Amino acid sequence: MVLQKDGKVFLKIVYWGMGGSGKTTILKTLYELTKEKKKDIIPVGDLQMIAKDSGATLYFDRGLFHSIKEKEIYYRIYTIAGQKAFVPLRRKVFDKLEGTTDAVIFVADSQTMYLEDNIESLLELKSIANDRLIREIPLIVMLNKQDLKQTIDEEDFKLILKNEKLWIDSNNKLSAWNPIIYKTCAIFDHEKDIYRSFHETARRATLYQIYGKGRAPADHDPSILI
Ligand SMILES: Nc1nc2c(ncn2[C@@H]2O[C@H](COP(=O)(O)OP(=O)(O)OP(=O)(O)O)[C@@H](O)[C@H]2O)c(=O)[nH]1
Ligand SMILES: [Mg+2]
Repeated sequence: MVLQKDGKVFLKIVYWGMGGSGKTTILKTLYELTKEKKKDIIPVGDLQMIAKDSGATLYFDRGLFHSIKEKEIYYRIYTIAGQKAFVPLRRKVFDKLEGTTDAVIFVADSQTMYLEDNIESLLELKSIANDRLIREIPLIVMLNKQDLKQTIDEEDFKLILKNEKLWIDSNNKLSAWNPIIYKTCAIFDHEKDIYRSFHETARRATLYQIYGKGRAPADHDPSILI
């Protein structure tokens, strides 16, 4: 549900994924990349982080960003706490804090040894989202930590999505909204596709709201520029 206040539209975007996959690092890098005002969004104020001494997120991180081209649009960006014990907190961040979620970026730790943990996190997301992923809530995937050795690639993850029915058949019009799978690195100095993956998610969130009234727009070409 999009939050509207004083002619402003607030879209809520959530970075979801297993503990340690890089969500907090991604948000910090996104902040650094956008604060110089050379991108289509700029941060409003500082990031808010609630973390343990270890750096693991304890509740959530949050940042507010403003679209430079679409002046009325703001993005409230959250990362969830991925450690296993925090299920109730994640549910709350997804469903309750400042409205429900308008788009999700699933952040996988690409190292092959974490495959099962990534799948577990995806299943939890699927259950909390109640079959709304892709059809009502745009889904984008980041295979993060691609700078490390022994990582999974797009085809591996596409199979997982297909197994979990998070991939729409190519003869269905809505298949144009299937998740894009980005291979990313979140570390600022070696950053790869951090802004690009966010931008695509924000674009889809806006299209779902403007043309689809909260659903994947069936009659619009997803490559439409906004
Ligand atoms: N090599 C490498 N390390 C990364 C990358 N992204 C994050 N890290 C490291 O992975 C560790 C965990 O990163 P976080 O950003 O705290 O992970 P998180 O997903 O927020 O974890 P939770 O808050 O527990 O859910 C940190 O030491 C990061 O520096 C990456 O792309 N490559
Ligand atoms: Mg975190």
